[in-house]
Order: sequence, then structure tokens, then C-alpha cells
Amino acid sequence: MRSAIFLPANSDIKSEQLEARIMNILRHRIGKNETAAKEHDWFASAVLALRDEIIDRWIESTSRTHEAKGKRVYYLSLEFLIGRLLRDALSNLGLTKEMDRALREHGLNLAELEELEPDAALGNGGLGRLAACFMESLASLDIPAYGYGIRYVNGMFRQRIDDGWQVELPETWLAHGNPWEFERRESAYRIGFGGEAVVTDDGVKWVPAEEVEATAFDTPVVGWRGKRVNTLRLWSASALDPIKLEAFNAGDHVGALVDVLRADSLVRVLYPADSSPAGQELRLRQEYFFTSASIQDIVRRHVQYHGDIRTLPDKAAIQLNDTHPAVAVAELMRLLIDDHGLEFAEAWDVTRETFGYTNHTLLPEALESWPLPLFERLFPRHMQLVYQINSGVLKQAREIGMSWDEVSAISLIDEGGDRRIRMANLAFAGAHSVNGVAALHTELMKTTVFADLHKLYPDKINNKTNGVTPRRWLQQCNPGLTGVIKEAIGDEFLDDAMKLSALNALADDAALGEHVLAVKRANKVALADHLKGLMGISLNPDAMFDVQIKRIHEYKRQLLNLIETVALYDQIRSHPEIDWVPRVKIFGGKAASSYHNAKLIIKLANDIARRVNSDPVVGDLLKVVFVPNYNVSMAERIIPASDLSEQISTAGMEASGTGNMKFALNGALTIGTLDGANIEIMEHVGRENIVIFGLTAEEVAAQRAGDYNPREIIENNPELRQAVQGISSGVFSPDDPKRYAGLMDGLYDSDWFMLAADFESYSEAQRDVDRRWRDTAGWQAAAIRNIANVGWFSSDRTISEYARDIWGVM
Ligand code: B1N
Repeated sequence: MRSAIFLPANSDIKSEQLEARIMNILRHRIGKNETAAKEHDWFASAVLALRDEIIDRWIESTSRTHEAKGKRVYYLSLEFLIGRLLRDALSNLGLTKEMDRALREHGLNLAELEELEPDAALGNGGLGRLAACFMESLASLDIPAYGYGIRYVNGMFRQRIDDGWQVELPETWLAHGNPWEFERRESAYRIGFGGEAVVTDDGVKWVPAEEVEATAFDTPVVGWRGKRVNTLRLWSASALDPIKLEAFNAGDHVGALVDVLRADSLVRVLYPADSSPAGQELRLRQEYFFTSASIQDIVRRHVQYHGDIRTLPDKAAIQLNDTHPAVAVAELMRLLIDDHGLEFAEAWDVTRETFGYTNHTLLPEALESWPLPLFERLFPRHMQLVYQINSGVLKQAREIGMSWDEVSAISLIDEGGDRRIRMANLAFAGAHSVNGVAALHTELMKTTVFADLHKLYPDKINNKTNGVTPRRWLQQCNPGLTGVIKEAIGDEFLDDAMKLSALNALADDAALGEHVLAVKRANKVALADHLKGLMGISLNPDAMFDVQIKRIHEYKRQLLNLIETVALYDQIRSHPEIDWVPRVKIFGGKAASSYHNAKLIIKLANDIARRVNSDPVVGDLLKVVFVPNYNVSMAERIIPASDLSEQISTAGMEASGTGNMKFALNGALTIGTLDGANIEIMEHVGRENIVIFGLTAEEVAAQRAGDYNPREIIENNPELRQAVQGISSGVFSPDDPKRYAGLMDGLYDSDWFMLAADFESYSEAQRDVDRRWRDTAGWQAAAIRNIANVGWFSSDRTISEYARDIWGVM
């Protein structure tokens, strides 16, 4: 329900009004006139002018929820990969044209100003980007919600490629200030660490040894058509006593500032690790810092508006985005028992009814666990509560007759070797819902990592297949395609992505096919221009743009793609007379700073690119590009310009993937394994409109358990053998011939990620892609069928399911 007190959704504020506002802000808030204004001043003025528009709706959304005494959703996430906001906010408010016109009056270009906005990269990859898509869908579906996270000063590092190697540089996204955020000094909380739990007359109290202050910074999140504006609340840290005067006066000028440094370190930098734990104390402190601030904020708001803390589950649904905020379970228990006087059993009921937990990975190395002594030292009171929770859980397990092995698998404490707290078990026990992010992933949760917990709590695990917001990932990043779709089927799909299915009836329509093709070509030309400027490389827009952009990780198998690229290169050189389909192989992605093999794979991509791109025999038939500093904004350029989407993880290892959905929505065909959401994409677009290859998850498990022999496979496949030997012997690294010997030895000796097993099937699938490409009309029809049938992967659908099944807000 849109309230009418402010502007209607597709605002007809004239661009003159917007312009007047911009000029007023430039003069009175920025303090400049037109002659003195630099481009950043114009950018800030444009954002602030738009922000005024947003604030009215923001206040209105909040008061509407207050009046209705409605239930709110709280999404706790250590990562929010939101990217740029200007285009998103303009588009969702229907003010793009108005802003464009307003700026033109002063000789400015909106698209150019948009480029000045830094990416807010407060996340690593899929998990953080999912949180951002969810925030947008929550607002679009008019669900009252807060996102809670950390206001990192340095988000994801900037990647430079030096001589083919990744170099990490700090990203200073706040350098020019952040016009989107509001500091809320009134919303500040004390966050404790260390000390001890003391028994007092009215129960146990935690007396921390250190405390820092968490202060809220709020960013408005504008939903589609401006329906609702929600809040992304990010916490910053400061010292309670910024300068220890005693120390300062005694001449210890550095020591006097130690508290400031300690607080600052909590929000200084995002851990750049995707799908792997950073087992450092600072990480655990970060997790607790933002979790405690968020839970305190939620509890305070509840008591203020609803009085009785026992009704919390009626008014608050808290979703834990992976285990990073799982300490929330113990923190809420502590507040309920120690501050609000609830009995343990009652507090436990309130806690479980309030929390939901989403699991995003089954990779064993990614499951968070903390050494018990560390946890106990930082959180002595929480440790007591974890023990108490655990004894209840284990008692239940024994009561239903579980074996000793099962009981110890369920325990919140891993007793093997050094004792550790298992955060996934804590989250599982402390939540009423535990969900996976794609159907296969959810089934694997039940049969592998969570099998024993699932036996004890058979009603908790449920599936919520991921989704992406079609506003950012179709309308904003691909206005050309959006226009063509509108012309073909009208504009209902703008409000309901399922309506894209009307395109099915037109999939073989030659005129539509040509329009889609023309838009794709224009997007490819635009990308080629951009990459020419960025890297000096010339790309042929008529070649197939074959793209793998995502974090660099062995399980995602960029190496499989690279080896196949080398095999193709060898074939083209042996048979230059064949009419090969010209391809541009585009790679992009960051490697965790400490991930040796991932960094080596980046170097290999660059070494292959250098060799292939300068080979005159190959010419335009094959180009290899490693795009530096892949981020959200780069994805928005690359995806609309892609023909082929590489989703080739070892089956069973990619929990869902979300890039896969974005490509299909923009009319790329997928070459992929039966992994994560690829399976569901196949089910939606039809088996004929996707290229599937490789082992299934079950087959991967069987091979690993059996006598998998990669050496034999490599030696018996001449193409694979030649490619692997070439790389291994230094064909692509003449300056250091042994550079890749170890990486290739790993394939012969263990090949955990099953590259050898899947190579033949992958390379056949690639030749199948070539055949399809030659049939332009057939390719276009398949592309249209992809667009038509992936509306289901809108995060609006995902969020509706969470709202209905987990949160009880719809
Ligand atoms: O979460 C995405 C999925 O689409 C991807 O398949 C999945 O790999 C990704 C620790 C993670 N899982 N786990 C993480 C990120 C950071 C970190 O410190 C783990 N990311 C995923 C959304 O569901």
C-alpha cells in the first residue's frame, strides 16, 4: 500500500524542481557556485537533492510501521555488497530522466556523474551481494526491514594486476565522504569484551574488561517505485575514552590513544576471504561487535514500542546471514536473562522463535568454529550460556536414543583435538528455521554436514533458492534489453518478473530475435570500448563473449576453463583452416590475499592471455582477457554484454550461485555443471536452452570415495595431456618455466576438484556451444527463452518465501 501523502511513485516533480534543489545545495551545503564547482561537488549535490526526496518517503515508511505496530525483519550480515546507489535510487524513484535533464541544463552528463560514485564494496562476493539484493527486494515488497552490518572504512581491496600478478590495494570508498549516510549519534551502544561473569543478588552479570562504543550510520534503501524506504544500519566503533589524559600527561602520547586504535581496528577492514574462515581474534571481535550492537538495538526498539520483551518473536524476525552473526543466539539469551530477568527456558523459547539461520556453504573449511579458550576469554558470560544451551540439546539427543557418535556431532562443542565452539551448531539449535540457498544445497545439508542435527530437529531445514533483483540486474544495467522487452510484451514485467514468460510465445519471432541481438551487440561494443580504455585491448564485438566472473576459487574451476582455453588454442594452431567460432574469453575476479593457488590461477590467466593475444596465427579467433578489479559496477557492464555464462563448479560445491541468474536474465546461455541453482535454472529454461556437462554431485562423491585416478585420465586424453603438459613445462611462463609445475602436479596427484574427470565432457560441451552459435536464429531463440523463464529467480520471489515461511510477515 503506497501512502499518498508524498509524491506519487513515478514522481512528476519537474526536472526544474530537481535542478533548483541541486543549485541550492551546491551553493548552501557545498558552499560553491557553478564556476567553482568540481565534478565531485556536482555529484554530491545531485545525490543530496535526490536524498531529500528519499527522506520524506523514509520517514513516512517508518511511521507507517510504527502506527501499524507491525513486525519487522532484521537481516544481520557481516557483508553488504551494495555497489553504487545513485542509478538505483533514481531508477526506483522513476526520476532518471528528470535528473538527466536537470544536469544537462548545466552541461553535465548523468552517466558521467554516476561514474564518480565509488562502489560500496562491503562484501566479498555472492553472500554479500545477496544481502544487498534482499534489502532492495524487502523495500520493493513493502516489508519493514533493517539490514545490520559493519561500516568498514576499507571494504573489499582494489585489485591491480602487475605483470600478471594480483596486487591488493586499500579501497578508500569514503575518501570524498558518503552523501548517502546519516550518522545517528543517539543510537549508540556499549560493546564489551573480556572480563568476567559475576554472581550478584539479581543474577549473573557480565563485567567486561574493555568496552567500545558502536554508533549507527543509516543508509536509506529505496524500493521499486519508491514504495518503501528501509534502513541499512551499519555500525562504526569509537573509544569511550578517546584520550587517556593520565597517560597523555605522563608523556605517553601513543599509549594515550590505544583505545582509539583498538576501536578503529574493529571497523577498519573487511576480511577479504570468501567461503573460507579467517580464524583470527579480530574477526571474532568484529562479529560480536556488530551482532551485539544490532541485538541491543532490536531489544531496545521492542521494549520502547511494545513493552514486554516476551512478545519479541511477534514483532521481530532476525535472520542470520551465515554463522558470522551466530553469537547473536548467546547475546540475546544474555540480554533476556541477565537484563530482562527471564528464566532460561523462557528465554530459549523467545530466542528460537526469533531467529532464522541461512547456511551458504558446506565446504568443510568454511564452517566457522572458534577455539574455546579464545571464546571464553572474550565472552565469559556467553560461554556459560553456550554450555547451558548445549547441555539441553545433548540431553534431547540422548532422549531420542541417538548414538554417542551422533550426539558428539550435534554438540555445540567440538571435543576432538583442541576444543572449539561450532558456530553452525549454535545457529542451528538457536533458530526455528535453517535454510539452504538452492534445492541441491539444501538436500546436501540434510545428508551431510547437518545430518545429525536434522535427525534431532527434522522440521528446521528448508530451502530458499537465491534470487537477484531484476531492477539492478536487468532494468538498470541493461536499459536496451529492457526497452526491447517492453516493446514486445508491455511493461508488466517491471513489477513482476514472472511476467517475462510472455516472451516465450515470441521466442522464435525473427524481429524480436534481431532486436535482442542488436542490443547485445551494442552492449558488447560498449564493453569493448570500456576495456580498450582500461587495458588497451581491442576486442571484436562479433566474437562470442565467453565469460567467467566470480571470486577465484579452486572449486569454481577457473583452471578448468583455462586448460580448455589452452586446448582450444592448440587446436586452432594445428588447424587454422577450420572455421572456428571466434571467442573472447573474459575472466575477472579477486583472490583472497592468502590463497596461493587462486593467485597463481590469476597469473596463469594473464600468462595465457599474453601468449594467445600476440599469436598471429590465432588472430581474432581467440582472445583472452583478465579484467582487473572485478566488482559490482564491472559486473553491471560485463553481464549485459555476455553471450556465454561459465558456471562450471565441481558439482556439490557451489551452494547456489547468483551470477548464473544474472547472466540468464540478460540473455546469455549457460554452460554449467549440475550444481547449485544451475539445476533449477535448467528446470526453468528447459534442458535444450542450457549446456550441461560433467559429473553430478552424487558421482563426484562416489569418485572421491572410490579409486579416482586423474593421472590415468590425463595421460589417456591427448588434448588434455598436451594442455596440462604445456602449462606445466612453461610454455606460458618462459620467464619462470616451473611456475605452474606444482599446480599441474596437483591435478595428476589428487585433483580434488575433478578437473580431469570433467574435462572431456566440458570440451565437448564447448564444441556444442560453437555449433549452436553458428545457428544465429536458434541461439537467439534460446537466449529469449532464458530471459523469459528466469523471472522466478527474482529476489522478490525469494524474499516472499522467506516472508511467508520463516518470518511470518506476509
Ligand atoms: O553465498 C552465495 C552463494 O550463491 C554461493 O554459492 C556461496 O558460495 C556464497 C565466509 C562466505 N558461501 N559462503 C560464503 C563468504 C564470506 C565468508 O567470510 C563464507 N559465501 C558463500 C549466496 O548464497
